[in-house]
Amino acid sequence: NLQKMPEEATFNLLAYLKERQKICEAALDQAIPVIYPEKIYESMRYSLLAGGKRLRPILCLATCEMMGGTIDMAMPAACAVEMIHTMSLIHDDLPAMDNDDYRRGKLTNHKVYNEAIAILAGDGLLALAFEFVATQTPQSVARDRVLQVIARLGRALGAAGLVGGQVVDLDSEGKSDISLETLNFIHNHKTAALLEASVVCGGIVAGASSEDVQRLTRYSQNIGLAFQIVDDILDITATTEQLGKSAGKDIAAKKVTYPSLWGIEESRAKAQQLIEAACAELEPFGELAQPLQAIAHYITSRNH
Ligand code: GRG
Repeated sequence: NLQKMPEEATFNLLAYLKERQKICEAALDQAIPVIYPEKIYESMRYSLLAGGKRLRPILCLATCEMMGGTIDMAMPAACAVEMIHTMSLIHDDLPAMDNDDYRRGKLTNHKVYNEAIAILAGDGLLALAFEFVATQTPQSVARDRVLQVIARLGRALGAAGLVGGQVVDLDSEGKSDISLETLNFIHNHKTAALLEASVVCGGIVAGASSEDVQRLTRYSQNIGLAFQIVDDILDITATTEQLGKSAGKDIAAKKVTYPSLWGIEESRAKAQQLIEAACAELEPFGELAQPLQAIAHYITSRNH
């Protein structure tokens, strides 16, 4: 429509993300009331409601809508992927893993509560994720779809997903001779697996065909890898900005990352190629794919 102003014709991604973050946060807030024993629910809520981009639940809802479903159908699965993501961050920050004091600009869970409570808060969130999908997904979604979602979530976070990626990551700590293959393994498991489950589960609740699921899988694997490359670049540029050039180089030297293998410019170009490949998978979905296309582009342009 040539009459349309360009601003109206373009999809307003930032407004979209803001609105979706709000509805996801409201659903997450409702999912965990504080009852006896209060401290475990408070600890779970502390990390679950600590901010964060809510990229995974937003992807889940957007995919469901693209495939003809409604937000209500996908909201329990969307909450579940954010619960799983949050539990993986709580455990990742523990002294036995990365031993971090801060996450999203706030003290980590074990710093505010204690290690035992942080471990249990992660366990509580993980268990709730599955219970929530199984009990809260509306009856309009066929039960075999709910079962498929549960299976996908389990696979994405177990040894074939997040857990496996974390094991290889811990193994490669401090080594400077990590191959590209190993680096890809780590990120395909630690990052891409849950992004993929978020997208695919949104599709499944809406009744996506197996051909569509394959497209969604390729879309999400590509954005997953691009996301990690951009994360690595941001790590270096943020450190350089804060502490000076030598600190940025220091990070690049200590840990094998995409920019340490390819350089920053080449890494940016690869991320861009992956985003274009991801968007090509969405072509059959036409106009309805606009949010997923915009989110893919946002991944490479974000600055935090
Ligand atoms: C799953 C049982 C089980 C155990 C966890 C600790 C662990 C095993 C896995 C580590 C997973 C991990 C920390 C992956 C990194 C994922 C990643 C890219 C996090 C950053 O995601 P963003 O940028 O974060 O979406 P926000 O804060 O925006 O949510």
